[in-house]
Amino acid sequence: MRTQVAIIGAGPAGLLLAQLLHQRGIESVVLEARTREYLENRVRAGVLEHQSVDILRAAGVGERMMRDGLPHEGIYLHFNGRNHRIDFADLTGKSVMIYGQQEVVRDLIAARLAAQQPLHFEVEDVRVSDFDTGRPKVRYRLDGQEQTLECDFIAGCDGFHGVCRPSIPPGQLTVYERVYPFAWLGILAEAPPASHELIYANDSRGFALLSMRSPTVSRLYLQCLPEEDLARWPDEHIWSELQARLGSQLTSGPVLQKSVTPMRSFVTEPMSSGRLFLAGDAAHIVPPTGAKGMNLAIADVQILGQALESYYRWGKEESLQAYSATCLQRVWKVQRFSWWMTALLHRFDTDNAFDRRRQVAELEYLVSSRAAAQTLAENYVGLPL
Ligand code: FAS
Ligand code: PHB
Repeated sequence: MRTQVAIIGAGPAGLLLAQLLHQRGIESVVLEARTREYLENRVRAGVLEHQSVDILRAAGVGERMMRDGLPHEGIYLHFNGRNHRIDFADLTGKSVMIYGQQEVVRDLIAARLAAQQPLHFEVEDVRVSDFDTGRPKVRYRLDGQEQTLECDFIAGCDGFHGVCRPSIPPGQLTVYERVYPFAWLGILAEAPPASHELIYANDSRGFALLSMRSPTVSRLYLQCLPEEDLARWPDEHIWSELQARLGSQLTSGPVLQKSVTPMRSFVTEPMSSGRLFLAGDAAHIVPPTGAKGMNLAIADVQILGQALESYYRWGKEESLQAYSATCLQRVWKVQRFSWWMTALLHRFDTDNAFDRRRQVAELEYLVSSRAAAQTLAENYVGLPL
């Protein structure tokens, strides 16, 4: 078989790239290891930057998001027993959208299938090769049958644990990584959110975050040990710990999903090798404190889609050659912000009394200085692409 662009992975990066290419008349085939049902129910990110909203709408998949999504014009920082609002609209004139990642994925899968474009689920044993030539190949098994897909380019959108990044000769890559000494225990609960906007809490017991998916579904997180045993966290213990850290009167309810997410900062340089281009979590990981993971994936494929259009429409390769540098320029600024939000709000066992007072002083500065609040706000709503 042959196509123009082989896309490995049907997460936000892979599916949005496929949609952007389809809109530009560029053929692609999407190969995904998991089932459709798994993808459409995998609860992950929840915040879309204003330009991610614009990109999804321009891609023709924004209708349900604009109907069901929750526009938010600010967040709260909770410390020393009080909530302090950071007003995005006042500070930046922009807002963010609360809309679950699984809903974005659901919308993109629906668009792919409606356009009757190739999207294969439950693909096995994907191997990418020859991307240092003009005729890259993808081999895989589908329904037990060995397949070979010849293409012009391969988009490695297969996430942190995918096969594309490891297929690049190690000597070509430089990896930058920081693993944090804690994780997030996250729950999705049938319970009305106690706040109309997100609350990020720095408490002596640890970090907590109140988020939501709808007026009746809450999404909440609390800082826990990196290898936390969920068996040690019955629902009532989770609710009482969240209550203690957030200082809000939470309404508890049935927990629909519970998981532990490890925290790391990770960047691969460069984000390409020959005709293989990495996008999203395949190339970088941010701690979710800044709500940037999915937004970075969207930004990467917006850039890659434009570069591929420039190649196929005008025969120009400059944008493809500049893809990695173009993405990384913004990726590192987002890495910095995500690291800074994480350092600001979490308890580090290595911190002493000075560090803890310094942390609170930074929070007090943020909520008392317009200039300081503006730096948080402009990063949170999204730096320009
Ligand atoms: P994804 O990982 O979403 O998608 C990669 C896809 O490739 C997957 O569907 C996978 O099945 C597939 N794949 C992998 N190997 C393959 C192979 N060999 N062959 C074929 N397919 C293969 N971000 C936030 O902003 N806020 C959050 O709260 C948040 N929570 C998270 C919780 C967890 C547990 C994880 C892992 C991530 C979380 N993230 C969060 C980050 C997350 O949203 C990612 O940034 C986002 O999914 C990135 O999208 P993709 O790059 O498409 O990668
Ligand atoms: C979420 O709603 O899942 C969410 C919101 C903000 C974050 C991380 C996750 O920083």
